[in-house]
Amino acid sequence: MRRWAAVGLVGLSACAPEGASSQGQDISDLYRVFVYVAIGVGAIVYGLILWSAIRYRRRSDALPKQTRANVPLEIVYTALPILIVLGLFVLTFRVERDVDRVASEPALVVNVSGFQWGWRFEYPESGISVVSTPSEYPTLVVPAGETVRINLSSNDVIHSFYVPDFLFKRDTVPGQPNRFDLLIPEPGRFRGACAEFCGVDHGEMNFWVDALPATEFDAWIEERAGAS
Ligand SMILES: [Cu+2]
Repeated sequence: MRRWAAVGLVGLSACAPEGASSQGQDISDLYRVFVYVAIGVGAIVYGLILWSAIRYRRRSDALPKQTRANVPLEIVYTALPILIVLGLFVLTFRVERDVDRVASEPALVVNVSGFQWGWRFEYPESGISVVSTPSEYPTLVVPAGETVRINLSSNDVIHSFYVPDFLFKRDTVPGQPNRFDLLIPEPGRFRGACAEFCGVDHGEMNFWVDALPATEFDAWIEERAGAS
């Protein structure tokens, strides 16, 4: 029985998407805790409903024993949900604090700006600039396994930098620069999009994130810096 319960839990947790960045991993771990707690609460609630429906079903016309308040029980079922919510709140607060934490010395800084309707990725240290073109989605190239600072800005309307695999999005707000750190442990290519409806060609605001091994990233920087 216990083994089947474990198999069920593992199966359900497989439904939780894995974050491809270390920040996204924190989010998916948190999500998993919520799923487990929800399963526990659901099992207790549905179990009690079923049990009382069967155990206390009508079997004769006689009235069952009439009772009044059960104070200890009421205290338990009031305190328990409050404790669960408080626990989830504290956990969420800590994870969000970690996800929003920025390193004092990131390995790379990229200034990302959203505009109607595309993205501009600027690498201030090497002078590289990657911009959307009407025929091609731009690629944000970063080193895998290193902390990358993303500075977000917009000069027109609100856009939102969203990479589903990172389980993370953040708005680019005119006049309100935003920033976050990104650490992608393994090399990979990830699809990104604008997640804030920003006008007629909002749907064209796609981009790619390429996390390259350090040597390939250095080669890319050298090649692009040499070309511009
Ligand atoms: Cu947009």
